[in-house]
Amino acid sequence: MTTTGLFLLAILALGFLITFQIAKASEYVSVLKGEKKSFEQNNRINGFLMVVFLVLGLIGVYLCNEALYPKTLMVHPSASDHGENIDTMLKITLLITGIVFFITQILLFWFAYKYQYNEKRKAFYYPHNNKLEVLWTTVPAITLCLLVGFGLYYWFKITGEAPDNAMRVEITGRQFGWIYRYPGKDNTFGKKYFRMIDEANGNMLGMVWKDSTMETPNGVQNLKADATGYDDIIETSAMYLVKDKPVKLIINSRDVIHDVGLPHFRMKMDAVPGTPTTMWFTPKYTTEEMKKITNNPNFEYEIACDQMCGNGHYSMKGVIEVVTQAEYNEWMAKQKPAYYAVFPDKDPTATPAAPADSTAKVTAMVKGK
Ligand SMILES: [Cu+2]
Repeated sequence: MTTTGLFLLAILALGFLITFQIAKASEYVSVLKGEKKSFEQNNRINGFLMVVFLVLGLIGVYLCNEALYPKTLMVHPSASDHGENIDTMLKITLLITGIVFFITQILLFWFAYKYQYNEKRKAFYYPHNNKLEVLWTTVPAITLCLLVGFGLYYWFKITGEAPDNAMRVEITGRQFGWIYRYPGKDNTFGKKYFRMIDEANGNMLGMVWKDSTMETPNGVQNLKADATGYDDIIETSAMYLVKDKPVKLIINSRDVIHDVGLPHFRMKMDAVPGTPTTMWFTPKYTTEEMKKITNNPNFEYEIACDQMCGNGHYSMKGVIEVVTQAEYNEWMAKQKPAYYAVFPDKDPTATPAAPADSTAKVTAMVKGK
């Protein structure tokens, strides 16, 4: 523990001791002075402390905001179009709840002080008012309906159909990392089957690359190889997206529930084993542009797993590179379909003399992870 920590602890302990001693002393005083007088005095002190608590509390709210706001993501603009909608909703919600918070809290503590017990004053009996009841029921109800309505409208937009020109990327969570898949030249994702997952031989998604027969609890199953998967690109180092081009993420999980959390885009969606989920958005700034916006030369778009998924959860960080279309094309041209890494003899660009060494295959496949 640091010296400051010890110091703070000492102050807290002292504060506790002092409060305890004062409470004890006031008990003796009340015995000496008589019950009634001490009750009146306690009443005044408590009323005064209510106002002190209100003022100190509001100062605390202000100081916390000053200290912590720069650390939030709200300082920089959202990096996606949908994220801007989310930001607007958050600001409207904070504004409305903030106004209500200040009015109710100030009244609460101020009234506790102002209307403290007074011998000369008698409470005004006011049991019921229909108009007031209707007012304080309908106003919050309408406000909440509006907020929820906006939320639903954006939710359906984000999870709905992506535009026709959207690119599609599949992202699969596993303990503990992310696997990205692009559909390749034919723009079609090849079939996969979880029983085909064979990490040691480079098939980390279970692509149905060859005819297979396997025993399952439901009997023998025959799988036919799916040629549309031969050109699929599988990556683990980073997901490449294009600025201003909508992207539809098809989200999967290989084991437990993960969550694709994209804080800079203000988006997130659960990755559920066996049930693909989707969301789409349009990146607004390239990674390079974000470095300037955030004034951080090391800026990276992060994929953070937003679901506690096991003991390596903290390390489940993925990276998104947002680039221009030209840079994307250049990157894509360098990618080799994952199929060729497992079946090098099928690779038309490979040198025929290269021996099919199984260790080399696996090393090539798991590069970067
Ligand atoms: Cu996870």
